[in-house]
Amino acid sequence: MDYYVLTLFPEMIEACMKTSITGRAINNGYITMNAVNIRDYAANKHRHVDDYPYGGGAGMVMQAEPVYLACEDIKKKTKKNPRIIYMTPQGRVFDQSMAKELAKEEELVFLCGHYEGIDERAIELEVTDCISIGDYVLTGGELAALVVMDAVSRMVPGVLSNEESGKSESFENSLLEYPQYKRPEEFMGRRVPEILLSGHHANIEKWRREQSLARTAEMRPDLFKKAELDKKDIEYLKNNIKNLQL
Ligand code: 6GU
Repeated sequence: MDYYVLTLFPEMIEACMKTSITGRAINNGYITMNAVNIRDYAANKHRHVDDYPYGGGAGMVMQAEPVYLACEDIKKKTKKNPRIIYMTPQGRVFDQSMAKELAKEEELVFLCGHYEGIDERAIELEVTDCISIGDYVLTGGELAALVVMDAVSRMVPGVLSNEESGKSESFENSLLEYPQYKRPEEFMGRRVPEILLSGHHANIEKWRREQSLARTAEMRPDLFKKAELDKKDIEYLKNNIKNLQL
């Protein structure tokens, strides 16, 4: 996976991506990271990239030209016509299924806006996808692009080791993950649930499934709309969770 990020703060993108698992993936050649400063495409000598909006109103708007020129330049460097993703609270809300889809691409370009947004004409000319990471407003698209790249990277084959890529993680089949325990057997007076020490694999599987169902019911009942539940799941929920609408 080759990432390109158009931003006014390339050092922010680089510092984050070089850290931890994404950093290891870069060093091992599974992903590449190219952070491009939009300011390098400003025509004026002060390298300004923002201006007051036509029609008045609060804040500044990023000009079309430097954004357009930066996108055109990146398209010359990429192998194919890559998806150019504008990070904006007006975009489609990012989720795990989108992370899996985007991980199939060879190259992704992220466009990060600042101020009150980007001149609409640059967006019309260059952008293929708009993504939001949730219903709140950030000061810029950088943190959002980092969130998306992190989630996409761990879906790229080779990025996670076998131990890291557990199949039963949250959002697999739209349920939250069950609780995990490691040594010691007792910590601050709290024991590991006895069933996990029993060695009885079928019972352990059943307990974990029920924990997933109970957690999802408590924290994210909206996820049940997408989850695949079997008869036993529904029976468990009926008997154990009050007032649950499925
Ligand atoms: Cl993608 N950008 C900004 N600025 N704020 C956001 C967002 C993106 N997603 C949620 N809030």
